[in-house]
Amino acid sequence: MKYWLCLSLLALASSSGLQAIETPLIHAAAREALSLNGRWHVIVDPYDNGYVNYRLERFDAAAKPTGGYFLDRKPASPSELLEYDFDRSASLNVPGDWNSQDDKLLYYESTVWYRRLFDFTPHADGARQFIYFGGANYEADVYLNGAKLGRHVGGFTPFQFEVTGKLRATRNSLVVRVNNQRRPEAVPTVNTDWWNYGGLTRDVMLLETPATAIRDYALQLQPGADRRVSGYMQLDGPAQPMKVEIPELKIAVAAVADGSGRASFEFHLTGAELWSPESPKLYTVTLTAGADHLTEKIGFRTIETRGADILLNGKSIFLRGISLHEENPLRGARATTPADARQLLGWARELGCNYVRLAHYPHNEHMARVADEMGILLWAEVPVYWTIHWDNPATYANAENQLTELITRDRNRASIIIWSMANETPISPARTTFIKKLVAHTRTLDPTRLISAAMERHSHPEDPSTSIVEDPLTEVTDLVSFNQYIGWYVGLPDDCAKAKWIINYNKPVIVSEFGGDALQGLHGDRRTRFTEEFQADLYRQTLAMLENIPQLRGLTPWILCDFRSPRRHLPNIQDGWNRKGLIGENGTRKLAFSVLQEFYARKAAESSVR
Ligand code: GCB
Repeated sequence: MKYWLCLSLLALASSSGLQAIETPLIHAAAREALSLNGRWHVIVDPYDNGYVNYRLERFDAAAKPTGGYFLDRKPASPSELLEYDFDRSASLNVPGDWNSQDDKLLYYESTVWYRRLFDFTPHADGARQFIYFGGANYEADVYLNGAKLGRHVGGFTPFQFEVTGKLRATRNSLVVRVNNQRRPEAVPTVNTDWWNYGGLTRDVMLLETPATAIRDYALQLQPGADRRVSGYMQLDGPAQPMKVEIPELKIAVAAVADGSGRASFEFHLTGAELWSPESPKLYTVTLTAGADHLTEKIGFRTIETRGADILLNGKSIFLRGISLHEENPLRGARATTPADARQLLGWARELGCNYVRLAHYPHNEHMARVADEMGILLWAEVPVYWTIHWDNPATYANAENQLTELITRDRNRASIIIWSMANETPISPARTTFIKKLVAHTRTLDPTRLISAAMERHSHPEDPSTSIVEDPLTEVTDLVSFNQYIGWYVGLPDDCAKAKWIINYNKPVIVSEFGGDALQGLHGDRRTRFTEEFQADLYRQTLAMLENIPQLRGLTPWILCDFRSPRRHLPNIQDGWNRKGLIGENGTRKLAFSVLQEFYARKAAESSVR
């Protein structure tokens, strides 16, 4: 493991006792790859019988393991005792969560072993191979042909292992132990309002590179009006001649690596069209280092704040947004494909959105790529949610690592304008130190985007109709974002008319959540909870209230679609679903959908930017 990420990853490895993990080869999507998606044989192993022996000693800790399902063995003779057999076990789709593929696994929180066999012929002498996972929730131990490749912790970000020299021509056995047990010290912790989908929930690929590979790169239009692009390429392997090209703009820039394999470059984008929601122009960019090539589609835009304004390409913009979980309600399953991303973002577009909050963890890579094509701005976040072990250094290292992997993967996507550090965290010195450290880390990785966190409103101690937004985190964030539930968790919708707000910051305000549950198809009067009329009235009154906040520059109501949540028990209404969606679990729009749609149509007409 080399280069700029190694310090933070080593810190993670040593403080948590985990094995070191390799940095992701982020541009998997820009390379030709052998897909390892499809049916994988699985063994459901609630007692981790394939991982530890009856003394709870890990099989893979032995120099020459004699047991463990990762050996993927067959009895050598009819008398040998072996109590597992992948070939005769059930199978599941990858990418996919296990919960939605088998009724018995709906609430399952423990280990599932996945196994996939594949043949492989290298394309060139000296080529290197990597096995790449888009994500596995929550921890993954990975084995190839019986030997451990490594381990990854964190359910929503990519990881890879180099397997050069370890592949056979036929019948490679790739085994992954995926475990989604919730743990108090993890990120997220044990308590969330979303489904704990387990499994290999994202694409798995085999990548091949020449001996020198482009390990990482960044290409970013710098804030300001001079259209300066700066960036770097990071090589892994002996130095090679490097080039960045944008043929449509006749740009070709050579770069020379320093001793650590890193080359910086800078050029001006003369005559280029900037990326924006109304014209999401993407340029084909090729990056070359010797025999290694990446081909990407990249948009160039700037995002800045000035006082209470958010400036996209120098012009003030209102963010007409909606929140999203990475879930396809029609399947009650994790969203996994580009088609899922198009469906969700297409619904947001129909609502009149130019912006989406990808809550509450990094979504799959397709979301940002499809948003780049469609011209939808994004807020991306990490699962530092509610309570976290703020004083635990391993918890911090884990959160920072997830953030690093997210930024490394998506920093070249024009659609992403905001990195968000946390959601609804209780104010305390330890929490503020933890999140401020994440902010400082983010600024070193990416100085070109806005930083936020979904904070909270509090009632004024003497006047409950007055809401205050005050949080020491705003000292370091570019935006003042907060969730508020007046009319649902706090009072009733009619209270919106009386509400007063104290927000003493000259920064853009984004209301990152508001909303209430409605069962699609349940009708009644506007005072009856869980009816579509209640929800529609709540939206009408909330929008009228929030429009009076002078610094308001964006909204992401909670939420586009109903989503599964194990915290929601009301029979015949919730049945394990959070019903705050504007779209029901069957895809039907609720009344509040058109309330927000009309509001956004008016906002779009008022604004010069769509
Ligand atoms: C919130 C949380 C979100 C929940 C939502 C709710 O404040 O940020 O994760 O799902 O409220 O429905 O209660």
